[in-house]
Amino acid sequence: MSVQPQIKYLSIFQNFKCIPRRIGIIKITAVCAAEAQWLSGRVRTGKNGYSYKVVRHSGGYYNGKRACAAIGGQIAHTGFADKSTYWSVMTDFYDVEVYIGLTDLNREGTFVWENGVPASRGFTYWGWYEPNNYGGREDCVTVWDDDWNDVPCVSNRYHTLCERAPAS
Ligand code: MAN
Ligand code: CA
Repeated sequence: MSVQPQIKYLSIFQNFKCIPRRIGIIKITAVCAAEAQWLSGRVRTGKNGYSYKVVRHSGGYYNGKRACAAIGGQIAHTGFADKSTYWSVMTDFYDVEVYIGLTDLNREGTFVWENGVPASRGFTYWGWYEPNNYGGREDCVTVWDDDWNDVPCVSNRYHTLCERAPAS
């Protein structure tokens, strides 16, 4: 089977919000289920068309990334370059502390977004005295009450904010 038809079906599902129907390809059913999960519950769409959703999980940052992928998204990063989207989205998620796709895992003190763009190149909103690499073991970043804080990547305290690009 070539890859091309699957990509076509995927964009059909994005346009029609995944109308559930049998196509006979298991992968398509999985995409459909992911779409339904993304749309259920609290989803917030920013001015730039990126949409955001919290996934609740344990086990830290890597589990958060997996949980985002499982519902057809990715850990929040790209859309945050747009400041007004950041503010409009985060006010709707104040009740939960979430990992975002920003770490200094490659080089201590240099925070880089999931897409390779250094945080220093754009909008940042670090809390007072953050990032502080508390205890020498904080390489991931959470947002709570809109402030950014570096925290341990492995922790059961935090959930994750997922993002999805606008449907094309
Ligand atoms: C405090 C601060 C933060 C740190 C957390 C860890 O809130 O020192 O910088 O990340 O504790 O729990
Ligand atoms: Ca910290």
